[in-house]
Amino acid sequence: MSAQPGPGATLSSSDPTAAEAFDMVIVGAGFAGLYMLHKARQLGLRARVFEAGDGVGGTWYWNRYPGARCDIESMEYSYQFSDELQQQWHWTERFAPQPEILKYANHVADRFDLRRDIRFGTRVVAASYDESAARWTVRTERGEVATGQFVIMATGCLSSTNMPPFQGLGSFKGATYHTGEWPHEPVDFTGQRVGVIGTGSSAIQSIPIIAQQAKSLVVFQRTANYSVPAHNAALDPAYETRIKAEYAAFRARNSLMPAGFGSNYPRNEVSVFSATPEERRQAFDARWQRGGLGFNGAFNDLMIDKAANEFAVQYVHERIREVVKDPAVAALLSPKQVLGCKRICVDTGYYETFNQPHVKLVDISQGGIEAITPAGVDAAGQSFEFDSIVFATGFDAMTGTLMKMDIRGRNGLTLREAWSAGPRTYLGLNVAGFPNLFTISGPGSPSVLTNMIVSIEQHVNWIADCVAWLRAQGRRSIEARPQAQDEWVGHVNGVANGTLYPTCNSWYLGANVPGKTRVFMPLLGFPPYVERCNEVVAKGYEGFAVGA
Ligand code: N01
Repeated sequence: MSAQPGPGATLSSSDPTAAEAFDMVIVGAGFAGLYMLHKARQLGLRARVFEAGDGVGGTWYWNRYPGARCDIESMEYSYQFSDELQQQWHWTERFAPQPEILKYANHVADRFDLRRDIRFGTRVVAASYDESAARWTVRTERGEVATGQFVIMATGCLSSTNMPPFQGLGSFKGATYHTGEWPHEPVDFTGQRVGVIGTGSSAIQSIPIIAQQAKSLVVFQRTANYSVPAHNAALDPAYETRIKAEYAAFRARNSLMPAGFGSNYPRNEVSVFSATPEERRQAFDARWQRGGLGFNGAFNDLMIDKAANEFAVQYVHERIREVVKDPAVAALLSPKQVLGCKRICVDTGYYETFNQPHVKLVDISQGGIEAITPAGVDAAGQSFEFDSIVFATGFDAMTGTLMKMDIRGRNGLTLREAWSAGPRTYLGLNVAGFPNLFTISGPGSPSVLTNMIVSIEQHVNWIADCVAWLRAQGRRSIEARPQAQDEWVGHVNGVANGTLYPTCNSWYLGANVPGKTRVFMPLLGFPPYVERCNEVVAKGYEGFAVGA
């Protein structure tokens, strides 16, 4: 394999717009981009990573809001490709906080000497395919140009923040923050009047901490969300030792779980209807006391039958009423939608926060935010004055970052055109008309419905094997066949439609971004997905057209 600049390469460093040639250009230096670079090097490929941020870590680089923490347990939310790495790294808490995950990403970058092939502070704005050369040309905001036989979009699923076009946005005289683009220097709300817009995971993690600092806090809630206590704690050393003694087997068991994690607390394969009221209570209590995302695995039909789900809904409503002293506030905090159709949140002291006299919940489910004003926020027929406003309004998930780039495949087809009616991929890995361009954890793959690092590693391994195969066969391109892609999109929707997931306005559907096409983007079920990916390979890359 080529380890030298290919045709069109220039050795001149004086002209930043002259194209530099690579085998593989990788966009993003989060967990996907870092591992892709490592694998590319193992294949002997000349690879370049472009990263918009000034450091590695992707979502964990940007999301530095107070309380940011992973909701997958730390012994599971880490790479498994290097046993030395997983043995030597020590997590301090059951659920790792953002600074520790960022430290881990930096450790990986140093340990595998990855930085020398990463251009930081460099946002990719365009990528276009030249069919005659079977190569991509990638352009950055700074005017740099790189070519590559392969382009890997390691751009993350939650990397484009969603800032709704509120009337008067920009007129506010105080400080504004978005949870997904938090400043690097500490933000201190001590003595301030703070408003938080949004009640998703980011808000639910940050609100208890902001409330500790602020003089007053107003939370604007459009939709109440389900949150399960984290019961976070220092990582139990005995548990760590036990896992490390059989890490590979633990990872293997997790890979057979529907979401690629949680083999220690698998779904209870019993229908809620077959349980007595006492058994139901015990099952929900056990999950609630354990804490974390495993809650909706208390029974096997919670996500497929609305009447079954209602038992879980009522259970959580009861827990909220137990904690929140004002019955009217408890009622407002009690979600109405199916439990789990929006991603469940995991919190530390969220509901308790609303018992504090300086914290106020404002229901904006009817009129929304009326305006951002120079003094604060107009909503629910009132004017609120703030020193700071925190926008916890989420992301243009899964497609936002890809759609912002000008990506042009064969015959100038743009990704925006190809996805005008919603994202269409084959296996979430490739798009018909865009040869040799791979998406890591793209729409149509299990991605956000799994432990992301597990999905990332599976995708990177698949892509690396595919590239090695193409080169070994002397083939220069690979591209999804339209029919295979159509069938795949139908499959992804069919699986989702057999569940309750598409029943509410979630970001899985793109429903949180005004004007975005509503399509259920991730695929449910990690193990059958992996099986299908392996089968495609075993059948000679079935569903792909391989160029000579
Ligand atoms: O974003 P969200 P997030 N007017 O989209 C509201 C991951 N994550 O950043 O529900 C008023 O969930 C919106 O209201 P509604 C995790 O996968 C993980 O919190 O659309 N409000 C909602 O309340 C998570 O699911 C971790 O009615 C508006 C909120 O803003 C994903 O990231 C931690 C509005 C956005 O909630 C996204 O979470 C954090 C408007 N115009 C995040 N527009 C962990 O690992 C939106 N909202 C623990």
